[in-house]
Amino acid sequence: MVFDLEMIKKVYAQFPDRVAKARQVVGRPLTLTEKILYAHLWQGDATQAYERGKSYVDFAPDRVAMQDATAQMALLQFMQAGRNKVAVPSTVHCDHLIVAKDDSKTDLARAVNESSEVYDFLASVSNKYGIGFWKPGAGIIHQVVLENYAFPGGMMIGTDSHTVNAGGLGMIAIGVGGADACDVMSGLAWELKMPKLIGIKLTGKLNGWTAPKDVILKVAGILTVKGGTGAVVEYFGEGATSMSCTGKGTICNMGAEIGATTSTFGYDESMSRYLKSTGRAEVAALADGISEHLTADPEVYANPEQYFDQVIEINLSELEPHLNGPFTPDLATPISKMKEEAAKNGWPTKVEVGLIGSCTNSSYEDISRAVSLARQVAEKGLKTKAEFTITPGSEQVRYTIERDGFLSTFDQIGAKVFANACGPCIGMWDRMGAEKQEKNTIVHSFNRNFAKRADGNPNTYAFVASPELVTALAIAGDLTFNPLTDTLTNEKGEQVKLDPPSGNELPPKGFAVEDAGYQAPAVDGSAVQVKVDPASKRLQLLDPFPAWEGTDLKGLKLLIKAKGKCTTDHISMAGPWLKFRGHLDNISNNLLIGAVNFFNEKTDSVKNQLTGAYGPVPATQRAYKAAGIGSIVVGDENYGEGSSREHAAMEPRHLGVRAVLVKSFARIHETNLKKQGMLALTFADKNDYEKILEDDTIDINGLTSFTPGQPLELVLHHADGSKDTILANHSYNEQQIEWFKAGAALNIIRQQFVG
Ligand code: MIC
Ligand code: SF4
Repeated sequence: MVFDLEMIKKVYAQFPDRVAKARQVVGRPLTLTEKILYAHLWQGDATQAYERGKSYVDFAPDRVAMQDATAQMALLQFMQAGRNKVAVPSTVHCDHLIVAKDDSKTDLARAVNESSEVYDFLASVSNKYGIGFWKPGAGIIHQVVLENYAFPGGMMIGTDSHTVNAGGLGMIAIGVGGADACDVMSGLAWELKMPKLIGIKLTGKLNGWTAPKDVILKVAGILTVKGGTGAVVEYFGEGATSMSCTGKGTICNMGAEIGATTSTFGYDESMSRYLKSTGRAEVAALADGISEHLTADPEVYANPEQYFDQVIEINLSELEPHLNGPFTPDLATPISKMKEEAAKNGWPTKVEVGLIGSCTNSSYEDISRAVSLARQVAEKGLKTKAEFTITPGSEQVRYTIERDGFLSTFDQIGAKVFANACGPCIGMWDRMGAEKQEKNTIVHSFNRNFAKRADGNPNTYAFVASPELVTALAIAGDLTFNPLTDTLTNEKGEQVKLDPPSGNELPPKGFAVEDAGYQAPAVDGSAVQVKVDPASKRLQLLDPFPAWEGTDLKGLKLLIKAKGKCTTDHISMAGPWLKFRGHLDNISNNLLIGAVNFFNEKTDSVKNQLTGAYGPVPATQRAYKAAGIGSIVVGDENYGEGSSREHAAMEPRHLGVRAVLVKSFARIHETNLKKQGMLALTFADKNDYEKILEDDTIDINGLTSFTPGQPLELVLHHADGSKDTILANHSYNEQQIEWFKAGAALNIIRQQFVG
């Protein structure tokens, strides 16, 4: 079945014309990214060229996707917007709330039981407002989107940072907070600063042990977790076209880890093959009809330096398998250097667990290549040294790999197959012994490896690698094993070498599935009731945030000055807290509990300026709130990196924090703060971070004349009576200043629709 074919036809019908108009106004050949963006202008045809990295532009995305952990807040907001139905095709995917522990059946049944209230809420809201619903067990949002909804040249947004995965099918797919999704579902434009463009030319061809994952691991090493901020990454070259569509998906997926707005590839044969094998031959035929528009103009790839802001070239023939980590996805080590690096840094080299799958790497190709290694365990008389787990990305993939005998091969090496869900990737892993907090190493094919992310243990050293390499390292049980050169001792005491992985891009017998897990919404949902129990611990209807009081903000207390990396996992942890994603007050009890306090180097211990005592961040903030005192959070570089979760912005807002002042922001988090009526500020002079002291009381001046491009003034009143005055920059435009004044963007939509 092809979903929303009429919508795709409509997009394609106007695509060539819109691209031609854009080329005219821009006055030069266009990159693929520009074609897709200009073809999706809210206003229709392009009438002006937008300045990259400067102009705010209104877009009209074709669709919206939401996963359960973020959909709750997105839909609670949408319910306040006063609409009967979503304005664009939208879907909800139940994938984040399933704890991986025993096996897929037991784990799924437990989740359905424990989270029935949330699942029922999401199902009924979906049913009411015309949203497609994918049940728990159906798969992970990005894999299900790639298999069913993504289409070359399309534009979508999703309430998850890895929405960018759909770039593998030539889309511009962008991760956003729920408030942005709410806008688009309400029929409003979606605003984005015209991105900068990074071109990555792939020459040569992947071979042997190297996989698409290694391309992005390498790119992460080059660009770091900040390097893609504000940019779209466009891949091209013979290395790109020779790669599978799902491999491209992996590369785009992890573009989130370099902070890129999204990544994409031009339409090619691999995409056409993937569309056909996933039952969308009609979409492939339509894309073939306009294929020249679904890639950049030839001049662009011939002379990329003239068209991209930055160009990187990677020769796939020479690329080595990489292992990235620990604790950050951009610490890239080629496998041949691992022995040295591990020894130098004291990383534990015994691999305890190898985990493959997730939204990033669970294609048929990935699994078939990993299984080619698992097979060698028996063939070569080896024994797998580490534990091994698989989390398939979708029921369709799981069903197909079971049919093709892969799961039974994995079973022979003692593997556990978890439910088709996020599981260990997001801390939903009931790992035995994790509470002992022992220092240990795991390797996985997921995308993120921030401290505590997989199992809650701060001493778990997690390394990211391709599924092939993860499998090899799990067999060897050794982080420093280089399968290209090293041998393993088998049960008979012989030295054996693993053959390089091999597999099939797509299932030779085609994909199959019995129940994919989709539930279509009611045609007319007006009679559907959505119930939220006022006594619920997991769901809470939202109260509008109060409007700005109309004055400068005086006497704010410093809540915390966060030191170093402060990702959304530090601001609003996932894992056990995922269960409160629909209950703003309850989830606010995790506010910033993972952030390191600059003044005592501890987590979740800050000074309450009213009592002088140290206590947890949420409790301290609640004390300020109770006393009617606002506060401010100070942070370092790339603050809010990682996830799209808007809870990281709504929690401080709910508890009375007024401003977040940092050296720099990650894109989605900055927008989320603005949307929720917070002040998102950056130090005009980064050295001023040093001037913030533990007992500071802070005034924010200039709000009564809050203007785009004009810095605000902050007065720091120190405990010894002295003061410092510093400047804070912001990136608010006129519209965003209105959000701040109204108390939140949603307050404006509500007024428009409800009256
Ligand atoms: C993640 O990978 O961190 C998540 C969980 O998928 C998040 C979304 C969330 O916090 O719910 C993301 O990447 O946006
Ligand atoms: Fe789920 Fe992990 Fe993918 Fe996020 S990155 S969507 S948690 S599998």
